[in-house]
Amino acid sequence: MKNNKKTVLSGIQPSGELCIANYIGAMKNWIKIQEDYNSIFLIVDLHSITVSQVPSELRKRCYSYLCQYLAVGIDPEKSIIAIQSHIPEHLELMWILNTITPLGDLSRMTQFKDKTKKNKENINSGLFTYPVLMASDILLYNADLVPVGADQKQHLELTRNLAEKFNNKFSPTFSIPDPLIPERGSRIMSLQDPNSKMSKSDANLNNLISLLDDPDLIVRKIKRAVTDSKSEINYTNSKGLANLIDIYSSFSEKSIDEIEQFYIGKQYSDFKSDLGQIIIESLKPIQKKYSQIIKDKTYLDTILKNNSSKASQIARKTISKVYRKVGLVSKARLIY
Ligand code: AQP
Repeated sequence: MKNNKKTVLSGIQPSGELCIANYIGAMKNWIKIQEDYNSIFLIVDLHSITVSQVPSELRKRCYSYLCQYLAVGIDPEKSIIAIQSHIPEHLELMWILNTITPLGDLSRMTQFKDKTKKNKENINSGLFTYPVLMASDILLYNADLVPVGADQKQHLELTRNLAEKFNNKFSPTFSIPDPLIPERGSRIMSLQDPNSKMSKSDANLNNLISLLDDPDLIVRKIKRAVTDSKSEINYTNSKGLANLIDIYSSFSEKSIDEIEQFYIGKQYSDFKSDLGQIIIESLKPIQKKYSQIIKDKTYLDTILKNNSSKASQIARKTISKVYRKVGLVSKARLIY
């Protein structure tokens, strides 16, 4: 990646079926961006094991994610797509960053608080240090821009603080990354409970629409989505309706205003039926491409092999620099 382009990095943990919230909040931006930036898109499997996973399902899901990254339009010749655990430098940098991360900062993280509430039987230290691993993912590649949904803003702020702290303590090393949060759809809410965000690992599958849901299921889930008992399609009616309008707007590229105007004099059922069709049509090409490649393990393994070797080259350079700056003896000296 020797050019003057800036670097963009984003990752998703394989902790459930990728859903439209992940697509709208993050992946949709990836496709636009890969033309103009050096891009790295990770499947962050080490993050996902901070909550219990079934090992055989996790392995399968990593391949499924790889196919969905390709199916939404990530080009493995232009962008690096890699599995986090294939590049051990993520963990090496995490250790170094751990040594400059204040405990107080980690205990303020909203995601940590939410996840510990949901996982009372497995409150592990990985959940606590999750944001440090995320900072390592980003800083290892000197990313300038990180496309994420609004829920990750706090983690990005910690990453920026750690980068600045390291740069000041040792010497300028890391770029200070900016979040790229979409104007529309940065926080898609659950279909049944519009007060909580839509999450791919939600046990109630009626709360989310997976990128691989079939058309009938999508229609049913939208029909059942919680709204209100008013009659006009108006963004301010309720959180549930506003959420559906946000989803409509993201998939159709129409503004809230245009949508409200279009549905004057129409019913909620008309709106929901159209929304179902818009999602189905948007996901159709993704699902088609997915089904064409998911069984081709040789093709998928070749992509992983080539791409993780590109990622490793960058990661190795960063970690050598970091080790030298903090005063560790270079292993390269011992080879003569
Ligand atoms: N509700 C959301 N609206 C918009 N964007 C969202 N993202 C997640 N939920 C929404 C964005 O999708 C990416 C997924 O990142 P992740 O898997 O590392 O973590 P997450 O934010 O914890 O995502 P989920 O779907 O909620 O996963 P689980 O259920 O496993 O915790 C990020 O860019 C995120 O901002």
